[in-house]
Amino acid sequence: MATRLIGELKSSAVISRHRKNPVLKASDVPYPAALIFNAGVAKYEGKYVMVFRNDYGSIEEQRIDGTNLGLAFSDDGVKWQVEPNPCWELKTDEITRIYDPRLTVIEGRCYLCFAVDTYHGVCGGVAVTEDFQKFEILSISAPENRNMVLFPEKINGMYLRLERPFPVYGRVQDEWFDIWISDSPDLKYWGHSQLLLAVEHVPFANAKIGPAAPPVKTKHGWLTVFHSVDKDYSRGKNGWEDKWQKRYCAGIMLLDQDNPYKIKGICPEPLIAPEAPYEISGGFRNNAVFPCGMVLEDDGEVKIYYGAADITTCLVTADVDDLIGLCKKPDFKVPMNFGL
Ligand code: BMA
Repeated sequence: MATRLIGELKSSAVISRHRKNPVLKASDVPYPAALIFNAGVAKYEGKYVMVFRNDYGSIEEQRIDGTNLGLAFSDDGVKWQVEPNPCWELKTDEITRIYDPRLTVIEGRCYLCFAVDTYHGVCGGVAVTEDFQKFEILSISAPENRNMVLFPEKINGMYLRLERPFPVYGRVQDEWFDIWISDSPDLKYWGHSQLLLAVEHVPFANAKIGPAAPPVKTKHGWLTVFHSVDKDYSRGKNGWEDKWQKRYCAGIMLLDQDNPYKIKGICPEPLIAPEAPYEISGGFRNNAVFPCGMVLEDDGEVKIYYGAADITTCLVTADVDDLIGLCKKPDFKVPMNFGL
């Protein structure tokens, strides 16, 4: 089957890019840093906290030497103060790096979902921290899986997460990887896994989709952003690598409040498509927006933090009611639920 080309995409009119973008970049970081992106953000103990991915090396020489996670705090969610040292660099005999953190506060404790590259595949994990210095790992998945995000509360007595396995048998055509949902009694043992949203349900994707930032609770259901990829093999060099044929957009959907295994509404167009100069040029991989953090303020403003061109961290804002308004009743049914 030939790849269906997606063509031009535009961001939704309801989002505003923050005038201070990028809100975090390598020159704001007081230790070796190059690509500062894909940051998890939460409100925790009266402040905004950000754990960001730092691929360190040299921007001038277009070189990456390694990856660690950095920590920053903010009073307003816009101006960030970076701590003097990275907070986590996970390397073991088996794990080569940790990346793409997402933060969720559940019952006053801060949890961090992460991806790890290992010698035997890519895995997703869940950790908890009291002080952002020590992280207790609660679970690491079997490969291949990543892009895990936790819901901020238990539902029907269970923790829930969205995740993105990489099913190579049968879904290998153009990397058709989908969003799944699982639950757990204790954040260690995960099960009741079910397909939530598939590539073919997203009109602006022709390749993998995945969870982006942890869902936020609204009176109409769980609002959550996801990332979506379209490929075009005529695209060539657009960043540091010889070839970069993908574009990463952000989409948005609404899940049922009491049963998040059900999609209540989804926006048929992208919420954020790469358009700003810092999203389409000068990056490690241009044409990429990759949200990992979403905060709902008391006044209804939603802050969405995203990696821009895999090199800086940026912010868009929107009104929660506008975002909910975008999520129309889906015209598809998820074809499989294992009858559970
Ligand atoms: C994904 C992940 C992200 C990255 C994105 C765009 O597969 O590796 O960390 O931001 O690609 O390059």
